Amino acid sequence: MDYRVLVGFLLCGLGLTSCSHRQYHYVNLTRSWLDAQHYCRLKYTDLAILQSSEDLAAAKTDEISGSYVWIGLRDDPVSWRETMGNNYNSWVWSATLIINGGGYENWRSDEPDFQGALETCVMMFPDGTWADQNCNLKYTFICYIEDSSYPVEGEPSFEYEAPSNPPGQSKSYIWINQTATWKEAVSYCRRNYTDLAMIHTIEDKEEIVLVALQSPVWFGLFRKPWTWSNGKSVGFTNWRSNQPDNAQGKQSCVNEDETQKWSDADCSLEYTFLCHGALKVIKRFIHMTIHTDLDPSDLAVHVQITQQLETLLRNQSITDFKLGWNVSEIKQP
Ligand SMILES: [Ca+2]
Repeated sequence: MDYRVLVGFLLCGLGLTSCSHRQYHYVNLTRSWLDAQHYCRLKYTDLAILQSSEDLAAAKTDEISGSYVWIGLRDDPVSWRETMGNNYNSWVWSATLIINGGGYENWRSDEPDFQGALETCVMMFPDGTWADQNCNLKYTFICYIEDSSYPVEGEPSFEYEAPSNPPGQSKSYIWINQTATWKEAVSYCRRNYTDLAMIHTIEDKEEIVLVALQSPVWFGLFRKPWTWSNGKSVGFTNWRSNQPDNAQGKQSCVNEDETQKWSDADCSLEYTFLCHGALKVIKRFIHMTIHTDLDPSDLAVHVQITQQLETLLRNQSITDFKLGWNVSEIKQP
């Protein structure tokens, strides 16, 4: 006798996790950071986004094998090296907080380099070239003033908001011949003038070189490093001590250790990884014809055939699935 049956598969994560709705999913495959991101976006939502200690607790797993696990944090050099990018970790002006895409730039060769993962403020050498530097170093600095409603009150903001007082065209540069950290310099300029200097053209650069009298100077360019894989700016962090350090200048992706502490690492290294988001469930329906003398509506037969189908799937290395089937039509010979 032939029975025509409809078999439905719900394939869940292809052997890597159960059909649950957990927010975080540990994937026990070793991949580069980019390949891990690709995998997570295919199967779930993205690499793990960890924005609070609650998220860390939810992502905690004892399944981890191996030393490090990629999470969805990186400081993509494409956004800040060589070009003035348009991402959250790109260079912006303290005066406008505008992400500066495609503007004038005058980096010294091999700069910016984010040395030690510490250099997120920009100084200008006496020859007019730029380098990123540790913001806590002290240099003299260049303020600018214009005849609008400045100065801005308060501390420099590191948030990316639309400027309330867009600067006008007419401006002049003032060299402050006392040394300060970059943040102190911003505060001083905002209190007394408009803000730290912006350099938009070669003419701006040459004017500053003249007023700075051969001193290296802070000006208004800075950036906030590290961005989540979903494009969000980083707030909460859980760095391991002495990390990040951008060792050898090529560590721009972040992993966590068994205690969930974070380190920056070379993105091409292969580690297991942590995804987040709901599993993208794959559904498959297959029509089959089964030759049997038994009645498939009989429970014992149903169980027997189900087990055989499950064995077939497992032999294909598919271990996470839910399987159901119905006799949709019975043909008598
Ligand atoms: Ca540097």
